Amino acid sequence: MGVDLLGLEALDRLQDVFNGIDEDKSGFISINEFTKACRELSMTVTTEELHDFICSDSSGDGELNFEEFCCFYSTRLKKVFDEIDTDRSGEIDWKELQRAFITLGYKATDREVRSLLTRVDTDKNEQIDFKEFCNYFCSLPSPSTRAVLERWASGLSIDTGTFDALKVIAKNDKMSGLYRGIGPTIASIAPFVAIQQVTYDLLKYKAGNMSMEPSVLLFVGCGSAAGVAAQTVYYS
Ligand SMILES: [Ca+2]
Ligand SMILES: [Ca+2]
Ligand SMILES: [Ca+2]
Repeated sequence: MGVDLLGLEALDRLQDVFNGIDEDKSGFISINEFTKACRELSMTVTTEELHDFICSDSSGDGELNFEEFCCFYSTRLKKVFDEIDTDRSGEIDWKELQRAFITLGYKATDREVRSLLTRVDTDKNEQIDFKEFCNYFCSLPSPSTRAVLERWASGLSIDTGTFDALKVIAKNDKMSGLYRGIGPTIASIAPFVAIQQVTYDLLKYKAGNMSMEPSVLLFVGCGSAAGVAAQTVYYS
């Protein structure tokens, strides 16, 4: 499995993700750089993701070049896609998406899930094929089912060139610090999407502290509020 599974648009996005993870700009991603990038974005790396990372290192030098990273990424995306596409039709419908949310412990009504599907369904046939899926989710350092579904529900804009900014903010401030940091200073170093992401993380963290029931609606709410906050900060 490799690069041919990903379209040109997805490859373009992936190059930015790769550059963001490759901290020392060596042109290769080490396992340390990979786990660090995930940690900095509050993503837990599973044993399966590490296994896929190591298996994608076809040259065996312990690091991934861009081509190997694409292989890793398409393997991960395909696994997540197949996990959601339970009838193996090659497309994800709203019922499969709803089941995936419920399996992970999130409440999701028919209406909410139908509406989420339209975010990714660019050709509007009410099904998500693998290409639509790749184009939308090539932005996480490592796609896992939980990370993909959460991003899907939050509706965060996916843009290129934000990865480094996100890392800078995450490194400089922990959760409470992130909130203080949302202001003109942050606005000057971070693109709109980064501010949105950080606000989203903060809101989600607060909702967790208040023991709010996990649901798709909660993510949608956090995502929308983050969008409003980012607009206020960025354009003020
Ligand atoms: Ca490197
Ligand atoms: Ca299906
Ligand atoms: Ca479609």
